Amino acid sequence: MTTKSIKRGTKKTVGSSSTPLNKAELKAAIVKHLHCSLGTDENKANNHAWWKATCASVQEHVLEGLRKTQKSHYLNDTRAVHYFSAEFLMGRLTSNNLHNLGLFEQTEKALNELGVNLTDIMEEEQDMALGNGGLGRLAACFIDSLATLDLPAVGYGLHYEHGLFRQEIKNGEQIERPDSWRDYGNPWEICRPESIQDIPLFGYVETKYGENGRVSKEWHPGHIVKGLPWDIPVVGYGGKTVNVLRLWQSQASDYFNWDVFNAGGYVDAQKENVQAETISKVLYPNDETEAGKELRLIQQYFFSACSLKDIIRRYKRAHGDDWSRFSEQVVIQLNDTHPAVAIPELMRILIDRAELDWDYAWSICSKTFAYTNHTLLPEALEKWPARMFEKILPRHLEIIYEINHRFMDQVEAVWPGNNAIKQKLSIIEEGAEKMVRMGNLSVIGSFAVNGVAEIHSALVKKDLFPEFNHMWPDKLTNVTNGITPRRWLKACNPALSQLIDGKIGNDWPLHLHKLQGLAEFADDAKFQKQFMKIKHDNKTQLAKEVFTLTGVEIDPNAIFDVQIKRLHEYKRQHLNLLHIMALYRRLLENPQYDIHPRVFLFGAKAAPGYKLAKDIIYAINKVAEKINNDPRVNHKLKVVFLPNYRVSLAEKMIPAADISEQISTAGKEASGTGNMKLSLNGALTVGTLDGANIEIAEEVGDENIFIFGLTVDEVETLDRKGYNPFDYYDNNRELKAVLDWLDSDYFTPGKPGALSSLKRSMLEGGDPYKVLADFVSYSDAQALADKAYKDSAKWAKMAILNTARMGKFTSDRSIKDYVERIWKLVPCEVE
Ligand code: CR6
Repeated sequence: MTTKSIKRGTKKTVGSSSTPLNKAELKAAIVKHLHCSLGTDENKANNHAWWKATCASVQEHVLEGLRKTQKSHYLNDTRAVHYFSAEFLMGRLTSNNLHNLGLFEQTEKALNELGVNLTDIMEEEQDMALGNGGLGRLAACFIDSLATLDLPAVGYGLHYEHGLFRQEIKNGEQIERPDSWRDYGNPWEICRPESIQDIPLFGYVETKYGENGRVSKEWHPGHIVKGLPWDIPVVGYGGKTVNVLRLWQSQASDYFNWDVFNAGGYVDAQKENVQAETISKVLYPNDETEAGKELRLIQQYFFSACSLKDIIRRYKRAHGDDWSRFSEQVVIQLNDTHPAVAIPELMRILIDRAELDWDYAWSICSKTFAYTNHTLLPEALEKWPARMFEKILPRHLEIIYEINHRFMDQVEAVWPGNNAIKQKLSIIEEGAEKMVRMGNLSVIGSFAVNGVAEIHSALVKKDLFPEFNHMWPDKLTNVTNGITPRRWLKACNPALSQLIDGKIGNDWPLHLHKLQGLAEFADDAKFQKQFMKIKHDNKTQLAKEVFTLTGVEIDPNAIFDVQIKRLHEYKRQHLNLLHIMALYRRLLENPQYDIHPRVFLFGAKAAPGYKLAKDIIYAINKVAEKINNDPRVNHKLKVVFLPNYRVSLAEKMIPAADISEQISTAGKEASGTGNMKLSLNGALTVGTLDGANIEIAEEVGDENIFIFGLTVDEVETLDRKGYNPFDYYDNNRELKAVLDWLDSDYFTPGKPGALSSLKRSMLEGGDPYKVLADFVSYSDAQALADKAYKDSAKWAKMAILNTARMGKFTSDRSIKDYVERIWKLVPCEVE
């Protein structure tokens, strides 16, 4: 694909955009919706009704933008990216939409005059938690940037009825409760029954011999399910381009239940309904682990197939049966391997339906897909039993065998007679049970493969796919992750945003490198004071929230030390915990022990089946209980585990953080994105040289970050040498004492051993994530952070420089990298 062949998309524009709503119009619209959409009035309406009426008023405006955008894209026949992702962790949409439309302040005033507080009513919105963590939130930031940069794009995913579970903490333990984000309807989504798709599943394949000698295949599916699209408008900053996130809901199709119904089997027919509707029922709650469940493969196929049909329908409207321009118009980004089954699905459509020959079909297909890898952890690399694949998608398995067969010929040409390499690169893993490797399929079927931070991409080339990299040296590349500064600074930290506006102007949300302009005030005592006053106010605000949620009182004058992310051993929340216990012990041994008071705040969900992760949550809560209630600590230490960590809670915690914990074992965190959000809001990172931390350190400078621990190379060396955690346990008095403490009943009165599983994992278990090896270095880095905080001018300067130097990490930059390195898109302005 050359840039030349891409049609420029800036020629034709549609109409003029509707004038932004003014305060009076907003007031009128809100009241109208209270009356006419919600059937209530100003005197009766509760916060929920006010919130819905506000959304409905704004949505009118959004939909106008959507219509114009779609018309522009259609008229200009634009090339578009289609971001296929099983997860979109959108969070709340109201504040973001208002900010992106430039309507936030107007709306706030309009509501004020109606006697309503915008901040309060926005609390009515349930998070749209259709994702597990970083990967899903990245997708949400990316579609924000795509719209902001006026790029033609569609997000495609699943309309889960239940998003990630709601976490409750009972007696220190995580309890999972169903999430019901749409219980009372979602004012931002639009149902599109006119674009329903039929999706086949199961059944068998028939080989057909045509008169002309052509052998063809016909898939006779056993079931058809319907895919019903829900559109969520994605408003770019500035409000011009409004793209769409299209999420598919599964429904029973008439295809298989009418007969039963007519025969009087009403109840049985409903059973089939239930089965079909299960597909989009619930998000799998595993982050970084593949589930291997039949339903998950069906989910993946369901949304990939719906989305492809949708794309092809749109393409055909412009190009009829001429497939020659397909890969010029359509690029599909696979967000991890979850939608990789789209590759054989497109082949199936091209060969079985459009009757193209294999080579032509493959030439189209392999210019259409690009794949992002998000992890090196082996447990996350998806594999499906071939037998399961065959049962659900018999024709696709045949196609995969064919892709593989032809690919093996290529391998043979590069490494003649080398069976070991063939085995390694094959899409099919031979063994007791034949497996389909989705990673290999994704690399083979894509024209570009990227990792998500420099170090991660380097490791993808060196350790994960070295042979593929040898075969196609230009295929593997890097695009470092990013975050949208609209949500993660402008909307979540209004006071800081205003301070920044006053100093450097207000276009930084679009040009984040302009934050650099703050650096010249880093030494300015007045600016330092203003900056730290805002931090303090944000901490006061969070302290109130913490009290409401947990009953624990925390002091905004303490250091707020924050670790917020999924609970995973590789992220090492237990390293943080061991250090907290060490501090506690030091305080008990020496009440004069000189540390600045510190509050350790955690937010983390554990996958429901991940026992040790749940044990770590329990341990954090038990240690917290003890420390928070021990008068000898003299308020120097508090530990808080905030339940149900989610996007909307992150938006409250991040602006209030002083320290950002990014302490994964080097080589394990592909990128991280929370690290960027925290630093952008003026928190200093205590972190390892892992993922994007490395690039953050490069940007902020070594003197403005607390780096500790083994490097990737040192981890490798240690592994080669043979790592023995007992070497550290036996030789460090403090570490030993802290670990042994876990065996006692000190934190769990009457229940000795309740925390022992943690200790076991770090000793007999071999400490796979090298917690013990990094403990001393971590503790030293924390001591340095403590010392730095005591010098308030120094700390303020460091915090300001963190904010000032985060320009690189805007997701706009990531998207521009994708456009330049992979997608070759042209913006299409919507007037
Ligand atoms: N868990 C990585 O672990 C990265 C995001 C987004 C992750 C994390 O470091 O920032 O993706 N990987 O690229 C997967 O989900 C497989 C994540 O969120």
